[in-house]
Amino acid sequence: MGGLRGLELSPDGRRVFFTLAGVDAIQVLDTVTDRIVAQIPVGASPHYAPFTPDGRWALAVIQGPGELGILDAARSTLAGTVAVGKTPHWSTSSSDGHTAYVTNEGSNNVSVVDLASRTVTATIPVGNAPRKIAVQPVPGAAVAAPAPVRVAAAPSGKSKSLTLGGVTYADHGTKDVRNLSKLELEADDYYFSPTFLRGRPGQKLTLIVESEASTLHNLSVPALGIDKDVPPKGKVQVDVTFPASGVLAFFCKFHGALGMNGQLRAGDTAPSGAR
Ligand SMILES: [Cu+2]
Repeated sequence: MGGLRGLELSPDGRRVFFTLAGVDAIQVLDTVTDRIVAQIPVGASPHYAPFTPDGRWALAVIQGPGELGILDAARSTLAGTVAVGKTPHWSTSSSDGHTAYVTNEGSNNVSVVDLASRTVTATIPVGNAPRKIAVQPVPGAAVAAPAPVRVAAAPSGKSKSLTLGGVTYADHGTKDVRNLSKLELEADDYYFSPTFLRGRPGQKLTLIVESEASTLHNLSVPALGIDKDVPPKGKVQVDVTFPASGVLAFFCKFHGALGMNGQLRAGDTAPSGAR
Protein backbone atom coordinates (compact mmCIF):
# COMPACT_ATOMS: atom_id res chain seq x y z
CA MET A 1 0.00 0.00 0.00
CA GLY A 2 1.28 3.45 -0.92
CA GLY A 3 1.71 6.32 1.47
CA LEU A 4 -1.20 8.34 2.74
CA ARG A 5 -1.57 11.65 0.91
CA GLY A 6 -4.67 13.58 1.96
CA LEU A 7 -7.36 12.66 4.47
CA GLU A 8 -10.67 14.30 5.27
CA LEU A 9 -13.53 13.45 7.68
CA SER A 10 -17.10 14.05 6.43
CA PRO A 11 -19.07 16.74 8.33
CA ASP A 12 -21.33 14.03 9.84
CA GLY A 13 -18.29 12.05 10.98
CA ARG A 14 -19.36 8.81 9.25
CA ARG A 15 -16.87 8.67 6.42
CA VAL A 16 -13.21 9.41 5.82
CA PHE A 17 -12.18 10.11 2.23
CA PHE A 18 -8.46 9.65 1.70
CA THR A 19 -5.88 9.22 -1.02
CA LEU A 20 -2.87 6.96 -1.34
CA ALA A 21 0.28 7.58 -3.36
CA GLY A 22 0.13 5.57 -6.58
CA VAL A 23 -3.58 4.71 -6.29
CA ASP A 24 -5.88 6.47 -8.76
CA ALA A 25 -9.00 6.26 -6.63
CA ILE A 26 -10.41 7.99 -3.58
CA GLN A 27 -10.65 5.57 -0.66
CA VAL A 28 -13.82 5.67 1.43
CA LEU A 29 -13.52 4.50 5.02
CA ASP A 30 -16.59 3.85 7.19
CA THR A 31 -15.75 5.24 10.62
CA VAL A 32 -18.15 2.88 12.42
CA THR A 33 -16.79 -0.37 10.98
CA ASP A 34 -13.28 0.95 10.21
CA ARG A 35 -13.51 -0.71 6.81
CA ILE A 36 -12.89 0.58 3.31
CA VAL A 37 -16.42 0.57 1.89
CA ALA A 38 -15.71 2.05 -1.54
CA GLN A 39 -13.00 3.13 -3.90
CA ILE A 40 -13.96 5.88 -6.34
CA PRO A 41 -11.83 5.80 -9.51
CA VAL A 42 -11.06 9.40 -10.49
CA GLY A 43 -8.04 9.45 -12.81
CA ALA A 44 -4.33 9.75 -12.21
CA SER A 45 -2.91 10.97 -8.94
CA PRO A 46 -5.76 12.31 -6.84
CA HIS A 47 -4.32 14.41 -4.04
CA TYR A 48 -7.02 15.51 -1.65
CA ALA A 49 -10.82 15.43 -1.44
CA PRO A 50 -12.34 17.80 1.14
CA PHE A 51 -16.12 17.95 1.65
CA THR A 52 -18.41 20.90 0.99
CA PRO A 53 -19.74 22.33 4.28
CA ASP A 54 -23.10 20.54 3.84
CA GLY A 55 -21.34 17.20 3.25
CA ARG A 56 -23.15 16.67 -0.06
CA TRP A 57 -20.03 16.68 -2.22
CA ALA A 58 -16.34 16.02 -1.88
CA LEU A 59 -14.07 17.97 -4.19
CA ALA A 60 -11.12 15.87 -5.35
CA VAL A 61 -8.11 17.53 -6.93
CA ILE A 62 -6.81 15.14 -9.59
CA GLN A 63 -3.27 16.07 -10.46
CA GLY A 64 -2.65 13.99 -13.59
CA PRO A 65 -5.39 15.29 -15.89
CA GLY A 66 -5.70 18.62 -14.03
CA GLU A 67 -9.27 18.16 -12.93
CA LEU A 68 -11.58 18.82 -10.05
CA GLY A 69 -13.56 15.64 -9.41
CA ILE A 70 -16.98 16.28 -7.89
CA LEU A 71 -17.80 13.26 -5.75
CA ASP A 72 -21.30 12.43 -4.56
CA ALA A 73 -20.44 11.81 -0.91
CA ALA A 74 -23.52 9.73 -0.03
CA ARG A 75 -23.29 7.47 -3.09
CA SER A 76 -19.47 7.31 -3.20
CA THR A 77 -19.51 7.99 -6.94
CA LEU A 78 -17.82 10.45 -9.25
CA ALA A 79 -20.66 12.81 -10.25
CA GLY A 80 -18.62 14.92 -12.66
CA THR A 81 -15.29 16.50 -13.44
CA VAL A 82 -14.26 20.02 -14.34
CA ALA A 83 -10.97 20.77 -16.13
CA VAL A 84 -8.93 23.18 -14.03
CA GLY A 85 -5.23 24.18 -14.29
CA LYS A 86 -2.05 22.14 -14.24
CA THR A 87 -1.21 19.93 -11.26
CA PRO A 88 -3.99 21.09 -8.96
CA HIS A 89 -2.92 20.81 -5.35
CA TRP A 90 -5.74 21.81 -3.05
CA SER A 91 -9.40 22.74 -3.10
CA THR A 92 -11.80 24.47 -0.79
CA SER A 93 -15.37 25.66 -1.12
CA SER A 94 -17.36 28.74 -0.13
CA SER A 95 -19.38 28.55 3.07
CA ASP A 96 -22.60 28.33 1.00
CA GLY A 97 -21.13 25.34 -0.87
CA HIS A 98 -21.80 26.91 -4.28
CA THR A 99 -18.25 27.73 -5.33
CA ALA A 100 -15.00 25.78 -5.27
CA TYR A 101 -11.51 27.25 -5.37
CA VAL A 102 -8.65 25.11 -6.66
CA THR A 103 -4.97 26.02 -6.44
CA ASN A 104 -3.06 24.92 -9.55
CA GLU A 105 0.54 24.44 -8.54
CA GLY A 106 1.69 23.79 -12.12
CA SER A 107 0.04 26.78 -13.79
CA ASN A 108 0.37 29.39 -11.03
CA ASN A 109 -3.30 30.18 -10.76
CA VAL A 110 -6.52 29.53 -8.90
CA SER A 111 -9.58 28.14 -10.69
CA VAL A 112 -12.96 29.34 -9.44
CA VAL A 113 -15.60 26.68 -10.13
CA ASP A 114 -19.35 27.15 -9.99
CA LEU A 115 -20.49 23.78 -8.62
CA ALA A 116 -24.08 23.96 -9.91
CA SER A 117 -23.12 24.48 -13.56
CA ARG A 118 -19.75 22.70 -13.15
CA THR A 119 -17.92 25.41 -15.05
CA VAL A 120 -14.81 27.44 -14.36
CA THR A 121 -16.06 30.99 -13.85
CA ALA A 122 -12.65 32.60 -13.30
CA THR A 123 -8.96 31.83 -13.45
CA ILE A 124 -6.94 34.05 -11.19
CA PRO A 125 -3.16 34.34 -11.68
CA VAL A 126 -1.43 34.19 -8.30
CA GLY A 127 2.32 33.92 -8.75
CA ASN A 128 4.53 30.93 -8.13
CA ALA A 129 3.17 27.48 -7.41
CA PRO A 130 0.17 28.16 -5.16
CA ARG A 131 -0.56 25.35 -2.75
CA LYS A 132 -2.96 26.00 0.12
CA ILE A 133 -6.02 28.24 -0.07
CA ALA A 134 -8.66 29.22 2.48
CA VAL A 135 -11.98 31.01 2.38
CA GLN A 136 -12.08 33.80 4.89
CA PRO A 137 -15.12 33.38 7.14
CA VAL A 138 -17.31 36.46 7.63
CA PRO A 139 -18.04 36.92 11.35
CA GLY A 140 -21.78 37.05 12.01
CA ALA A 141 -22.68 36.79 8.32
CA ALA A 142 -25.76 34.93 7.17
CA VAL A 143 -25.01 31.37 6.11
CA ALA A 144 -26.14 32.10 2.55
CA ALA A 145 -23.71 34.98 2.08
CA PRO A 146 -20.63 33.98 0.13
CA ALA A 147 -17.44 34.75 2.00
CA PRO A 148 -14.74 36.84 0.38
CA VAL A 149 -11.84 34.87 -0.95
CA ARG A 150 -8.28 35.86 -0.37
CA VAL A 151 -5.74 34.90 -2.97
CA ALA A 152 -2.09 35.81 -3.17
CA ALA A 153 -2.45 38.33 -5.98
CA ALA A 154 -5.12 40.37 -7.70
CA PRO A 155 -5.92 39.61 -11.33
CA SER A 156 -4.18 41.83 -13.80
CA GLY A 157 -6.64 44.34 -15.16
CA LYS A 158 -6.11 46.82 -17.93
CA SER A 159 -8.79 49.11 -16.60
CA LYS A 160 -8.30 51.40 -13.67
CA SER A 161 -10.09 50.30 -10.60
CA LEU A 162 -12.11 52.50 -8.36
CA THR A 163 -13.23 51.77 -4.81
CA LEU A 164 -16.49 53.30 -3.58
CA GLY A 165 -18.05 52.39 -0.26
CA GLY A 166 -15.74 49.37 0.05
CA VAL A 167 -16.70 47.98 -3.38
CA THR A 168 -14.14 47.83 -6.17
CA TYR A 169 -15.20 48.76 -9.70
CA ALA A 170 -13.17 47.85 -12.78
CA ASP A 171 -13.95 51.23 -14.28
CA HIS A 172 -14.85 51.20 -17.98
CA GLY A 173 -16.49 54.57 -17.95
CA THR A 174 -19.79 56.33 -17.40
CA LYS A 175 -22.58 56.52 -19.97
CA ASP A 176 -25.42 59.00 -20.01
CA VAL A 177 -28.52 56.96 -20.89
CA ARG A 178 -31.17 59.59 -20.06
CA ASN A 179 -32.45 59.64 -23.65
CA LEU A 180 -32.15 55.91 -24.30
CA SER A 181 -34.62 53.08 -23.85
CA LYS A 182 -32.11 50.36 -24.67
CA LEU A 183 -28.40 49.95 -24.01
CA GLU A 184 -25.82 47.32 -24.90
CA LEU A 185 -23.85 46.48 -21.79
CA GLU A 186 -20.69 44.48 -22.37
CA ALA A 187 -19.80 41.80 -19.82
CA ASP A 188 -16.23 40.57 -20.01
CA ASP A 189 -13.36 39.26 -17.83
CA TYR A 190 -13.92 40.97 -15.35
CA TYR A 191 -15.89 44.15 -15.87
CA PHE A 192 -19.03 45.74 -17.22
CA SER A 193 -18.69 48.38 -19.92
CA PRO A 194 -19.94 50.99 -19.40
CA THR A 195 -19.58 50.59 -15.65
CA PHE A 196 -21.68 53.54 -14.47
CA LEU A 197 -25.02 54.39 -16.10
CA ARG A 198 -26.53 57.79 -15.51
CA GLY A 199 -30.31 57.86 -15.99
CA ARG A 200 -33.39 59.84 -15.02
CA PRO A 201 -34.92 59.11 -11.58
CA GLY A 202 -37.32 56.19 -12.07
CA GLN A 203 -36.28 55.70 -15.72
CA LYS A 204 -36.83 52.27 -17.27
CA LEU A 205 -34.03 50.89 -19.40
CA THR A 206 -33.59 47.64 -21.28
CA LEU A 207 -30.08 46.28 -20.97
CA ILE A 208 -28.79 43.93 -23.66
CA VAL A 209 -25.99 42.25 -21.77
CA GLU A 210 -23.53 40.76 -24.19
CA SER A 211 -20.50 38.60 -23.41
CA GLU A 212 -17.52 37.90 -25.64
CA ALA A 213 -15.86 35.99 -22.82
CA SER A 214 -15.53 32.24 -22.49
CA THR A 215 -16.39 32.41 -18.80
CA LEU A 216 -19.87 32.38 -17.31
CA HIS A 217 -20.90 35.83 -16.12
CA ASN A 218 -24.00 37.16 -14.42
CA LEU A 219 -25.93 40.35 -13.85
CA SER A 220 -27.48 40.79 -10.44
CA VAL A 221 -29.43 43.77 -9.12
CA PRO A 222 -30.70 42.55 -5.75
CA ALA A 223 -32.84 45.66 -5.21
CA LEU A 224 -34.79 44.81 -8.40
CA GLY A 225 -34.87 41.05 -7.85
CA ILE A 226 -32.59 40.46 -10.85
CA ASP A 227 -30.14 37.53 -10.90
CA LYS A 228 -29.47 36.52 -14.50
CA ASP A 229 -26.58 34.42 -15.82
CA VAL A 230 -24.84 35.57 -18.99
CA PRO A 231 -23.59 32.48 -20.83
CA PRO A 232 -20.17 32.45 -22.54
CA LYS A 233 -20.40 34.35 -25.87
CA GLY A 234 -24.07 34.86 -25.04
CA LYS A 235 -26.58 37.65 -24.76
CA VAL A 236 -29.39 38.26 -22.28
CA GLN A 237 -31.96 41.02 -21.94
CA VAL A 238 -32.74 42.60 -18.58
CA ASP A 239 -35.11 45.47 -17.75
CA VAL A 240 -33.94 47.80 -15.01
CA THR A 241 -35.46 50.81 -13.29
CA PHE A 242 -33.29 53.65 -12.03
CA PRO A 243 -33.79 54.62 -8.39
CA ALA A 244 -35.75 57.74 -7.49
CA SER A 245 -32.52 59.15 -6.12
CA GLY A 246 -29.00 58.03 -5.39
CA VAL A 247 -27.42 54.89 -6.82
CA LEU A 248 -28.33 51.24 -7.24
CA ALA A 249 -25.66 48.54 -7.38
CA PHE A 250 -25.37 45.86 -10.02
CA PHE A 251 -22.71 43.16 -10.20
CA CYS A 252 -21.70 39.78 -11.52
CA LYS A 253 -22.34 37.36 -8.66
CA PHE A 254 -19.34 35.26 -9.70
CA HIS A 255 -16.82 38.06 -10.10
CA GLY A 256 -17.87 40.93 -7.85
CA ALA A 257 -14.72 40.30 -5.82
CA LEU A 258 -12.71 40.88 -9.01
CA GLY A 259 -14.24 44.32 -9.60
CA MET A 260 -17.08 43.20 -11.89
CA ASN A 261 -19.49 45.74 -10.43
CA GLY A 262 -21.44 48.74 -11.68
CA GLN A 263 -24.01 51.34 -10.71
CA LEU A 264 -27.26 52.81 -11.91
CA ARG A 265 -27.13 56.49 -10.94
CA ALA A 266 -30.19 58.69 -10.80
CA GLY A 267 -29.89 62.24 -12.10
CA ASP A 268 -26.74 64.08 -11.19
CA THR A 269 -25.84 61.83 -8.27
CA ALA A 270 -22.13 61.97 -7.66
CA PRO A 271 -20.13 58.73 -7.52
CA SER A 272 -20.58 57.16 -4.13
CA GLY A 273 -21.03 53.85 -2.38
CA ALA A 274 -24.06 52.04 -3.73
CA ARG A 275 -26.73 50.83 -1.36
CU1 LIG B 1 -18.54 37.57 -14.18
